[in-house]
Amino acid sequence: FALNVRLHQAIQQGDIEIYYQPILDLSSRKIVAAEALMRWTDSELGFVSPEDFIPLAEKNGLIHRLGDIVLLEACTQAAAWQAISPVKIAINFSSVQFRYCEQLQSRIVDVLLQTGLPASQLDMEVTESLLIDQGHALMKMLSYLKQLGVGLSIDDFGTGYSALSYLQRFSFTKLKIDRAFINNMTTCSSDASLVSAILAMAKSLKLKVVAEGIENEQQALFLQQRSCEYGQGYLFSRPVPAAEFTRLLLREQ
Ligand code: G
Ligand code: G
Ligand code: NA
Repeated sequence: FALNVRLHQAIQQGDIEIYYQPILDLSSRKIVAAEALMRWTDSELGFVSPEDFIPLAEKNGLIHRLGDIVLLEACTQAAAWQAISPVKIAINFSSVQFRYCEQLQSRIVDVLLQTGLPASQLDMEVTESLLIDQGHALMKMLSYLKQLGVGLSIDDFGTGYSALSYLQRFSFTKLKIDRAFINNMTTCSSDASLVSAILAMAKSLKLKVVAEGIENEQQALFLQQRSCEYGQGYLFSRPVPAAEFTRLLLREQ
């Protein structure tokens, strides 16, 4: 209950911050995108992980407010970054946000118009749980956004339980391999096989792949040798505040 109240206050006081983690092209090692990640430091509770407050927000409905904060702020920021480099912005969407599909769709379109961010520069990251009850409204919304040029990534791939057939039905543009597999890939042969199999499958489905949680050069090379296009992880950078991300972009120019 206390966390509930604090989260409400945090939203009202503007205490929810957005951090950005670079996503790199593994062969050129240049930044191609930023993943927006929520951060909350409470004056009493200290740092509260999104793994704790997002599930809570999904229960009490605050996820819609939080989602809106991230959408507007991250798109505004990404629009400004276009003057330095054509980076995309990857934004996480909770399945709960899609319960009001029409509202979410018009909000996304409004934010793109308002910020001037080209639709092609927005990637929506969703998890497999979205695909469990795939209604007509959801399919309609996703195909509308796709037609505008918005990207659709399947996040934490390999950790869910859905059938693989949804990969085609939903016309994803990217697949993100969960960092649990990347972690042990160079030391555990079954994880190595799994990652290789995911990469091969993604290629045949014409999906680009982002490997999450790359922490050392050995992992980056393993992925590069298997034609994984993109990577993200502490090897390159932790999630950083917007000003720090701007410096990372400027350093590359
Ligand atoms: O940044 P960190 O690894 O602590 O994030 C933990 C979890 O919280 C991740 O699964 C991440 O996807 C989720 N998360 C972080 N920011 C957002 C956000 O803006 N929206 C949603 N829906 N999830 C987020
Ligand atoms: O589930 P999702 O992919 O949205 O989670 C992203 C989270 O993963 C972020 O909260 C980020 O802090 C974390 N993360 C990003 N890179 C690494 C990494 O190299 N190692 C570990 N352990 N976590 C990472
Ligand atoms: Na994500």
